[in-house]
Amino acid sequence: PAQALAPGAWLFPGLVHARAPALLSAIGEVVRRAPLRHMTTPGGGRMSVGMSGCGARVWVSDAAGYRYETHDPRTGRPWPTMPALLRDIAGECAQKAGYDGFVPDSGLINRYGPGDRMGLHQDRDERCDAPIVSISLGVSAVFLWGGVTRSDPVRRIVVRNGDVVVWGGPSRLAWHGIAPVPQAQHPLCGDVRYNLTFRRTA
Ligand code: MD5
Ligand code: FE
Repeated sequence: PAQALAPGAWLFPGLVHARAPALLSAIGEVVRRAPLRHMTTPGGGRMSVGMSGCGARVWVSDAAGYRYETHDPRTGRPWPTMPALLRDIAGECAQKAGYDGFVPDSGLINRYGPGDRMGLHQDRDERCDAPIVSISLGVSAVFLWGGVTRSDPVRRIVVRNGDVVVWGGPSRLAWHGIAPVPQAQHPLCGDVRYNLTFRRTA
């Protein structure tokens, strides 16, 4: 059963649970060609989350700022093509939330080890108001969800292996983050949490 988190935002507990092994092998295929790396923030920090991605454009961060790039700055090659399995599952998840015809052009892979976190931020580098589909795999984490204003109270939502969240409409620009991932074990992922986010960037 879907849980409405806010207007336009839906949590589907366990929606892709049965397909977690297939999703993880698709991740393996992508990171073999575009290795996970720790990006640098414009302020000079190093992100604790390991990142890679696939599709026409992937989000990158370095001293020059945040943006979408068609090529992997680490290898100089175009990002790996998005595996059909990922594209199809993302479209299916968006449809369940009432967003028909969602075809992502970007699949970001975030890898969290024990203690890794993502501070509160908004996703506003996409030149498009399409929804974002987010899939959690492996170790459970606490998703921090503020409102559309920085000072709004922050809700804590546990996201587990196979959970899907679709963010659209008025929720698309909400402040959000991930609390430090606990030291824990998951049978498929060891001590790691993966998050896949599917977007339309242009
Ligand atoms: C994660 N990733 O678990 C999260 C899940 C990122 C990021 O935040 O930018 O890579 S995506 C959650 C999300 C996306 C867009 C809007 C909202 C949440 N929201 O309005 O709360 O690694
Ligand atoms: Fe985000």
